[in-house]
Amino acid sequence: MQIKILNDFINAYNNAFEVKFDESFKGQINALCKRLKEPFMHLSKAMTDELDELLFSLDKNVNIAIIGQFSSGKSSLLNLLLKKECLPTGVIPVTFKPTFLHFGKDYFLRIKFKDGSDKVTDISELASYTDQRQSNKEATSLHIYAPATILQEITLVDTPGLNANDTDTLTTMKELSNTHAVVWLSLIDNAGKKSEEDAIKANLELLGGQSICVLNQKDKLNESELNNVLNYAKGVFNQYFKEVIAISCKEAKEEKSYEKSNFPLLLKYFENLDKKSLKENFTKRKMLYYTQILENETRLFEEVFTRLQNEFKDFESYLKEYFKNLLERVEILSHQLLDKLKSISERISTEIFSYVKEKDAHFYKEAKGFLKNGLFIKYDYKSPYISSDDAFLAMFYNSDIMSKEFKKTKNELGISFENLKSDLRQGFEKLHKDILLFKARFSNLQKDNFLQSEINFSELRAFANASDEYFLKDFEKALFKHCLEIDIFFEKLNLKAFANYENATKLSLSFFSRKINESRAFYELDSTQFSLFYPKKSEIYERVLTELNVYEFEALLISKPVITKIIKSFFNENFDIISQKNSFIDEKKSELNKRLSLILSIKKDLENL
Ligand SMILES: Nc1nc2c(ncn2[C@@H]2O[C@H](COP(=O)(O)OP(=O)(O)O)[C@@H](O)[C@H]2O)c(=O)[nH]1
Ligand SMILES: [Mg+2]
Repeated sequence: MQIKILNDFINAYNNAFEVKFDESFKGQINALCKRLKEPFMHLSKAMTDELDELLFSLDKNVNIAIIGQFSSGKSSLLNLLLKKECLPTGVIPVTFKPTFLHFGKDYFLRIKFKDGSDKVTDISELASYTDQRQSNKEATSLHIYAPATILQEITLVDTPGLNANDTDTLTTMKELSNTHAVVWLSLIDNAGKKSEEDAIKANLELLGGQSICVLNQKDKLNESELNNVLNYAKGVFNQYFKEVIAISCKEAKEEKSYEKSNFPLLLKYFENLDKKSLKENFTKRKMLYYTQILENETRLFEEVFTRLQNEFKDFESYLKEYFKNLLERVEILSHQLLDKLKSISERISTEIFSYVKEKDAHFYKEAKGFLKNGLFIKYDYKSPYISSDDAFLAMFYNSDIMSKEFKKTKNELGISFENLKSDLRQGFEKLHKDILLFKARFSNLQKDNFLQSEINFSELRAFANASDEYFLKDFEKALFKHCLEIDIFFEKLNLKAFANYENATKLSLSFFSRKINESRAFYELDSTQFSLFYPKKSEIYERVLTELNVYEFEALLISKPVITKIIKSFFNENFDIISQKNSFIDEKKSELNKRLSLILSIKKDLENL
């Protein structure tokens, strides 16, 4: 059952994306378009529409735009081609609407409006849509249909008059983006001026390889002037155009001067145009332009991911450097802590030692020998003595010098541990800042070309938006976990050692006072066998070390250092997370690479077409 579903899917997929095409140009372009539409490319609707339209355009007319300065004679020329005075000529203020000339059995006008509606009407209404003074529902484009044979294979496009100062507005006109070739109309009086050449240079993209430069109003010059101007203009324009010719619309209007007008040369140009290669070159150019847009988009995304990986590279080398440094400091801290515990013990034992006193003591012993039965003899001796209660009170309650000292040490301990935790946090803070910057920068990244993919951009924005979730959370958890371990060790060290000095003193005092008393008991039993116990200073010190758990912490600070272990584990965990994040980004990059290699292979195929 599952296999059937899978097979169905594969068949459906093949039908949609692996259709075989014939070897014709159109077949090959169709195949390339299908490949570009692979689902993982996430093409925008606009891009898909453009590709479809491009493919259709191979079966449609070529579009030729008439471009020239205001009053150069564009309308006059088009009227001649239409064989009717359809377009208004002369110096009248007009609001420009892109005007298309199509083939039709009769003359009529079709007006397309902003709201998508259109209207078919008589040619005579044209003026009301171009005249500024008449208010009309906003028309977006005008379409003249005329029974002129030339329009059977060519659609002409009237463009706004070009001014010297708006050289680069033409290429941005959407109507001109489907232009296969251009008739560049120039006034013969100022043909070849620098400003005109600049305008041509700015619009080279429109020209392709088969455009023509037409100098109009040749009737204004005599033959030798004409030859001069024509030669000069050819010198300037030949590099941009297939041909440079001089005509006169005025002469062409009159039957008797028609031949002289050179208008037939222009008609010849239209007839001789290799429409097939014009369309094919245009299609190739457009396809290359589209693949370039897709390539740029993909490379932009690649840059975003590389940038993120660079942040992690920085973070990693920062941590490595910082780690060495911190390990050294932790080792020093561990020794300092042990030294502090030892000096507390030293201080306490010195104090205890000073309370070991001597006092007069005596005991009674039954006299031995005949007749001495029942007779007790008093023995006097000097006994060691320690009053643990008095000593304790004197050390901690009658004077607060020691308490103050130890509390200060305890506070210093707290500060050392807080510093240690903030050291661990420091690396994270740096990453945190970088990731938030990354998020701010890319969570709002917008397309800069309407053909780019909405899906790809919105996925990238979503990715950037979730970058704290993706890239900070795990590091934060690791930080929290290890700070907690440090806290636990600090609590232990504090409870069992640094805050435990009163208890350790009490226990040491009672230990020695008991030992003294025991020795006295034995001594009084048999002073020849047993001696009195006088605690040595070193013995007291050892005892305090034990009661303060210093031996236990010596192991935990020096031989099997807990803090060092926590720090090492913290850094290792950070390095692990970094490599996880890197492979996560690599996955994203490999999706991009899949797209990029498809784009590049299509680009190569296009170049070889
Ligand atoms: N002398 C002369 N005048 C012309 C010629 N072609 C057009 N004109 C005139 O030049 C003016 C501007 O022409 P028009 O076609 O409206 O130019 P457009 O602004 O480019 O559409 C009009 O008055 C035309 O009659 C020509 O070949 N010779
Ligand atoms: Mg005009």
